Amino acid sequence: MNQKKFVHVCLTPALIDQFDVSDAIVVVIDILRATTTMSVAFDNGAELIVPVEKIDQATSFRDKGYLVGGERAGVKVEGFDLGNSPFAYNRETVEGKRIAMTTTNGTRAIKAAQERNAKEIVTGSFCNISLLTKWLIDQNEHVCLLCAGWRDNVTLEDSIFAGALSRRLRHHFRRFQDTALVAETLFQAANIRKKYFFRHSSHFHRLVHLNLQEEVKYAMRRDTHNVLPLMIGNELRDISHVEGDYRIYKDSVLALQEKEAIA
Ligand code: 3SL
Repeated sequence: MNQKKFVHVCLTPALIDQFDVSDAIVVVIDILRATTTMSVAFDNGAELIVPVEKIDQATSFRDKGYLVGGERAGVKVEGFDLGNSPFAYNRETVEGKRIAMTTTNGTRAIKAAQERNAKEIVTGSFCNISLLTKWLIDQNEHVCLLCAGWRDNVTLEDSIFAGALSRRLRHHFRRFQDTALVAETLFQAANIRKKYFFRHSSHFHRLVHLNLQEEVKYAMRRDTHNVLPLMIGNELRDISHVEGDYRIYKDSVLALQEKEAIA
């Protein structure tokens, strides 16, 4: 058992400054839908995803041959190649592609963790929960589960996922912050009364109004995309295929990024 390492749950990015993430692996969670969609993109062969905060930042990647994706208010941004639907990031569209992506909360949470010099940043969703759990246990580092929420508010689905993950980590870590227990208790309650929780989730309502209930169902399925998106420099890359120490792969990508920046 990992005696000394902490598991924190940060229920909204507004609380991130309460944690020193410089020595923690931050798991960014945006179940509906950004981190779910990212997992799908990687499983369908996307080479990398650059998460950015603003629309014009995303658009600026088009000249470099990137696909540009993301949403505002749940709707694809005008002129973008892709929105934020997991179904749009199919193999035909994304295989071998580089993608620049901006979403209302998910990519913003990634940037917030990056600005606080998080030791590592990975993305989590129900569709990669088991692989992610195993990887976190193997790393022997502090863990901060950062819920993207909605405009700095707590959301049910991200908190429930944080609870599911925290519960899986509980036998392997010793020190848990109270918010971990809050999230776990919520997860247990939600597991018993799934429909009740869904019906009362604000983001579920938002997506249902956009006729996106199939996407909500999709986002709740477990272990459908066994990928492990890790921030390397300014890019997310899937490290699930990396054998041995992932840091060697990370260094090689960083060296490549440096070369590309000079060229
Ligand atoms: O907030 C986000 O990052 C998005 O995932 C929101 S939406 O599901 O696309 O509306």
